[in-house]
Amino acid sequence: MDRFLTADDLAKTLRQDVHEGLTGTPKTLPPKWFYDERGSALFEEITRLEEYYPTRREREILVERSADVAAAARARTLLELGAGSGEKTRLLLGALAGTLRTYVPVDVSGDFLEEAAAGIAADHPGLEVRPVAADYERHLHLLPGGERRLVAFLGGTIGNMRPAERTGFLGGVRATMSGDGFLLLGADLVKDPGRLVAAYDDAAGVTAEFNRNVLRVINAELDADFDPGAFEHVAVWNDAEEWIEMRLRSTRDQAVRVRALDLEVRFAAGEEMRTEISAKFRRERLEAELGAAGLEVAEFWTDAEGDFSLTLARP
Ligand code: AVJ
Repeated sequence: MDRFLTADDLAKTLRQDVHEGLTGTPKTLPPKWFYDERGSALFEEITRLEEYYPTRREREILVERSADVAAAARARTLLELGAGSGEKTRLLLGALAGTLRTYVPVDVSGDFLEEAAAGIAADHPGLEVRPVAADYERHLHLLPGGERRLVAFLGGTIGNMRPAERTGFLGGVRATMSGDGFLLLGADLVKDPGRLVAAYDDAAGVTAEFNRNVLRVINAELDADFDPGAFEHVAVWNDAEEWIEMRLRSTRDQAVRVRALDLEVRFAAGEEMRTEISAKFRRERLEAELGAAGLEVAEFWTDAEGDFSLTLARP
């Protein structure tokens, strides 16, 4: 496995992120730190919730359109950014079987990747599986390139980026693409705010536990003493920005110590700390942002309800 990101790099980045986020006003924490083992399991649970439609909708589009993706891209290499549970990957790999030689799953968490990669390699004899531990916002230029490469960025994770970050990311993807490359991008769409909020504030409270998990991660990694029970889950639709915001609201005045950073942080009762944005898109916006990055939309698909989108773009 190629590692452009070691456990050391990750630890350093976590320290920087937490220091910056907890000393800023308002306080924030980046969503990438939700996903330790427990957080990843909670996210898997979220994807099975009635209220959380994106995973099901994207799968529906892939079932319907993977053959079209394969016919257009005729990919030799599939590079998957933020390789997830593998189910969507399997759909793509199945459709691409005629042309595909190499599969490159990319994720920040190397251990999880190696396991997933071994499973896929076992099911696809003849396919070269080359997992890479990397941060796709920083290491795009280091990832395997080559002719007829399809870059897949699924799940709607692009929604975690702010507009300026998206510009940088899409431009970076474009810069690594040869003329015959394609990008397959999954993005959640703007819809009734009631449904959006429900998707991020489910009745069973799984998303609330997922949100609070970032505090447990910081406790474990940075020797902090957050009391997750003293923070409430909040999900709000920001209509001006067209994104969902998840926050953690302090239920009381409290001080938290982060020993590894030699930091004491005070929270007022009712103070909210933003832990995630999940932007929702309209077709025109996606086309404009891809266009600004030098990418042209070849296909734009949605599920039957028009909830989620899959865009196939090329230079
Ligand atoms: C994995 C980033 C696509 O934004 O919908 C799910 C994460 N957060 N529930 C999303 C998430 C709360 C998810 N992504």
